Amino acid sequence: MDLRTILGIRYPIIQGGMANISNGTFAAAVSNAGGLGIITSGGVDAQQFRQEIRTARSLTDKPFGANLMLMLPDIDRFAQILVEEKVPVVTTGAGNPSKYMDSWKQAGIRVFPVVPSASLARRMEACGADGVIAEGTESGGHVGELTTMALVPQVCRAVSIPVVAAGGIATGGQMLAAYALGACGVQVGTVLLASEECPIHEAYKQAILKAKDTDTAVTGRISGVPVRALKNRMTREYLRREKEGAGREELELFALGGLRRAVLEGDTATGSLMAGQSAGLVEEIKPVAQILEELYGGCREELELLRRHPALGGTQP
Ligand code: TUI
Repeated sequence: MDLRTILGIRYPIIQGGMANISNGTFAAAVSNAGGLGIITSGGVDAQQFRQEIRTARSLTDKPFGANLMLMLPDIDRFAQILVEEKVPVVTTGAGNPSKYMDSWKQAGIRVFPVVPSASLARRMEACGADGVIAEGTESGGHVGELTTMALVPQVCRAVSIPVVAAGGIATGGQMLAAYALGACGVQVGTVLLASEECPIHEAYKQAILKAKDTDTAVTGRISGVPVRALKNRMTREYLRREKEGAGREELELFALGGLRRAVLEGDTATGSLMAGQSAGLVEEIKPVAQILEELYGGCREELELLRRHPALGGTQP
């Protein structure tokens, strides 16, 4: 199963739907560079969402998609807009999209739900998903519990539709590892935050470049909505209050607007700088086209190196 053929794209790489970040212009940039650009539904109202879809369509003749964040209040409206605007591909996150599946399939939309477990993957296959994105807890934003390494092969064993690996992936070697686990492509977010085209504040990009391997934390593991972001005053204070037994409502109020503060104002102290554990691998701001080419090219190079690895039966030159 070749994700490039299934989706009509040059590289088997899907952009993560990043709330408050991936607008139509950015998604079009990713699609024009050969990946599958994804427009977010997080942080926009229904009318803006429709406009972003139209913007993407005006900026690229390549396939693109949109992500439906299933915790949104006005979710039915967003789901219908995907049909009305005939978005070619839909990814979903933070819930179970089965009630929308029939209407999306009828509209000819390809559907790739994000799943944090093999059981949800199985349910998605049963209700007609074209593939699933198995997203490990290494990823940025809202996360599940299992690591990419453990989740992807178990999802692959559970379903026979295509599986895309996500969570913590930022290099060609990791992309190759995803193939070794049974995936047919990858979804990446954090590595694309550090692109020239990404519409986040410069200070947010610099914080990603500065981050090392242990610089992310997950807030909300106790209270209900686990979110991974770069460690800062916001995550420390959130975790302190959470440990002291603060309720979900109080914490949500505290975190409210944190992502917007990071994205728009570059507030690195009290903003929520959502990022995955791969932030420590991201060292430079580059054009999207170069990031995708290095991921895919790197993956193929690493495969050649492995072929020659003496421990795997090869003979090193
Ligand atoms: O959705 C994401 N990542 C996100 S959403 C987001 S916006 C946000 N901001 C603040 C608080 C919360 C969200 C930022 N990042 N990734 C996909 C994902 N889906 N991760 C985990 C899941 C998931 C979890 C449970 C998917 C399905 C699920 O199923 C529950 C069920 O109903 O079975």
